[in-house]
Amino acid sequence: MGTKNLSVYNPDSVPDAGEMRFGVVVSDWNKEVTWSLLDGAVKTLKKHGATEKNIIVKHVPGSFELTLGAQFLAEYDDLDAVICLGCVIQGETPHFTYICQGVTQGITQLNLEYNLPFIFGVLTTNNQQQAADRAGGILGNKGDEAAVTAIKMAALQRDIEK
Ligand code: DLZ
Repeated sequence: MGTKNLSVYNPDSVPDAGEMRFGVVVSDWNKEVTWSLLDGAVKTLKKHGATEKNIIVKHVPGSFELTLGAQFLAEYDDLDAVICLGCVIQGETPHFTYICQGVTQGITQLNLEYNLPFIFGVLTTNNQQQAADRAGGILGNKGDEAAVTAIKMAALQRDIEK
């Protein structure tokens, strides 16, 4: 089985996001990749009804800072979900592993502590090409996938809380 295209999904399975408010925190490290993720996420949120004023975008320096940036958004705004976008590319040192562990555990912790969806839109790749392939390239855009996940999780919470 081939690698899944991140932008292929059934649009009918995605709830209407017209009444939802989203935070998007994006890492500027590897920005040629992460800004494409941002573009994909914002376009997909809008495609499903989210309005410009209900999409709050904030930038952080690197993926390690995504956790705190996402927490700031959750603390200072009333959001239905926070999408975290980043790209960590394997280098010559173990730095990759530590950043990936930090951001993965950080975002997991936020989900549970805030009882709010924090979406993991972070590419963790062996090289630049794998990242480009998943940021609007031949394997679609992880930003699209993250946006769809955010809408679905926000809708799930609304549905259960009623
Ligand atoms: C330092 C660093 C390195 C080497 N590589 C990446 C990377 O591939 N992707 C990424 O998002 N950030 C990287 N960083 C920066 C760290 O995330 C963080 O910003 C710094 O360690 C400062 O805390």
